[in-house]
Amino acid sequence: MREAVYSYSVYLSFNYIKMLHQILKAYNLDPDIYKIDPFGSGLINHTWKITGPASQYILQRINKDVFKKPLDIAENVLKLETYLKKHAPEYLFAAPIQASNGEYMICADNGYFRLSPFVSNSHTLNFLTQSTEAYEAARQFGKFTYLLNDFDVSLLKYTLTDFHNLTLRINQFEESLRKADRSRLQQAREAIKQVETHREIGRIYERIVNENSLPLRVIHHDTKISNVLFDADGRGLCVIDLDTVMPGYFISDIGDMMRTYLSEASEEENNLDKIVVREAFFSAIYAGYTEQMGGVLHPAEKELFIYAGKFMIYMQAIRFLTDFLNGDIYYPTNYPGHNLVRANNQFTLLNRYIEAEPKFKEIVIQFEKSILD
Ligand code: GN1
Ligand code: MG
Repeated sequence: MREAVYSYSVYLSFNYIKMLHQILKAYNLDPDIYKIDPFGSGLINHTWKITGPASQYILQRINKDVFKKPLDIAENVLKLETYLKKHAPEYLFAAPIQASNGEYMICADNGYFRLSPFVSNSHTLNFLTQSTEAYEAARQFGKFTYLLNDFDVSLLKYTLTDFHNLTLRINQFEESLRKADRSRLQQAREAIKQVETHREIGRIYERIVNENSLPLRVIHHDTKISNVLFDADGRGLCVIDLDTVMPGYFISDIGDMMRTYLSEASEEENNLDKIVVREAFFSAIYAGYTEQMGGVLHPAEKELFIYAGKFMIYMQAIRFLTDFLNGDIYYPTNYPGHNLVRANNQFTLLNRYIEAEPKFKEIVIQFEKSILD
């Protein structure tokens, strides 16, 4: 998979707003009475909230440079919706709406747009302040995979091939080392050393794949906190942003929660002292996820629960570093060296995570004991 170019400038142009108006019309919504506001903070797709007098929607632009076959996303989501309607009709599934031409996506501006209802009285969070939020989110991601436990995962398309293939990410990093200019190599030397220091994480992943030790499940692959809807009382309602829902290993979802919930400082933080692992949030992720998935997780999966965090943090560090060495062609950057800051941030998080591992092991043992008691 090649990492692709994207620019944020679209936000500003008048023509772009005009084009968004055309899209609203394709859904029979009058642009004169609906307000369009940017929503959320994803790096790859763009999201807007559409507010009218009686109804609200979420409009999303799927980045076609990244998702080569956006229609596969629509196909996957439709299959999941059909299954859930039958087997878990009470589950809130924020499915996209059909446009007046019958399609679930509208192609425009080198992207694909889709509209879903905005779930009323719901909200999303951009960062976590309490461990209960981590618990609720982990419960929702666990519930999603649990409800789809008997769905035939081979029916789903891979919307991004090799998305969480760590071996491939390491190979892409090695290729970027060969091609990078001297100045970037020089600036990144500490981060490059870190890739080497933690090679074992890659070897464990290779073993998992070669030995086929983990089942393929319906995995979300983007479990950051802004992809969970909460109600007014702070209870999780459902998960959203289903573009990367495809067959995968549970370590992807658990790992990305560890990566994005444990530290109060986000991946954007330049002051590395602020990256602190919050053990109570680890406990909350464990409790919330296993509350739903505990009964169906295989022993081999349970054993990899703590590894999951290392897997995802290491992979994200490598992806940011590779992009820096490639000249910033995938992730949008706001200043020179931005991707290197993100990579160093993630390597720091990885080291802090590894320091906390004995504590995590203790938490898991205590938790499992308390269930038996
Ligand atoms: C991208 O666009 P966003 O923020 O949902 C990326 C994720 C990374 C994340 C890092 C398709 O997700 O894999 O974890 O940035 N998504 C894609 O912030 O590459
Ligand atoms: Mg996403």
